[in-house]
Amino acid sequence: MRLKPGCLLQFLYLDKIYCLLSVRNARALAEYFQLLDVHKKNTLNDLQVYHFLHYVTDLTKEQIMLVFDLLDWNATGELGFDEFYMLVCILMAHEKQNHLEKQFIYQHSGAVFELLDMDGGHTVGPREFQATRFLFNIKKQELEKIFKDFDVSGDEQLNYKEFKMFTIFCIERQQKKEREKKKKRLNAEIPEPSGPD
Ligand SMILES: [Ca+2]
Ligand SMILES: [Ca+2]
Repeated sequence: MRLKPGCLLQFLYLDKIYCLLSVRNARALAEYFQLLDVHKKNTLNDLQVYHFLHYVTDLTKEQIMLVFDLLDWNATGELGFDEFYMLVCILMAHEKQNHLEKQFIYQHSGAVFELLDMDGGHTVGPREFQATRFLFNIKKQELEKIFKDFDVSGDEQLNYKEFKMFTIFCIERQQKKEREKKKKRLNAEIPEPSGPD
């Protein structure tokens, strides 16, 4: 999934640690929400969310409808600003230059777990993960490994504890990658020692 260039979301800034918007940006988003809310109900229906997501992302219609259903967990047929805000933060975490999907999952593990648990059974199974992995840029091969490594109880489902372990692992792996990148950069900056003097 990608954001389309030039859309409003590309001008907002997502905090790299907490994966939330600044107060000023959240206020701008609230005004944007009000503009979309043409019926003045403080909610957006599926059609409004469809047009919004179609305009700012390259998600397919099926993906958009799935995202809407995931966020509309109490099946009212409408999303409030809280859900819209979460949706925007997920979209922004996904941006290439941000690359914060895993950080988002880690920081908001409870909300993400509820989002992925499509049937409300308090566990996330391979089918649920597979259907939603585009939201957090989780690759197919990665998925199999997640279940192999973190389904400690062996029931082919991740409960919240197992899911939380997965999020911690993701963050540690990312931090390790960043440390290695930094080391490489530093090594490149240090000039090669010249011959014996
Ligand atoms: Ca489930
Ligand atoms: Ca399990």
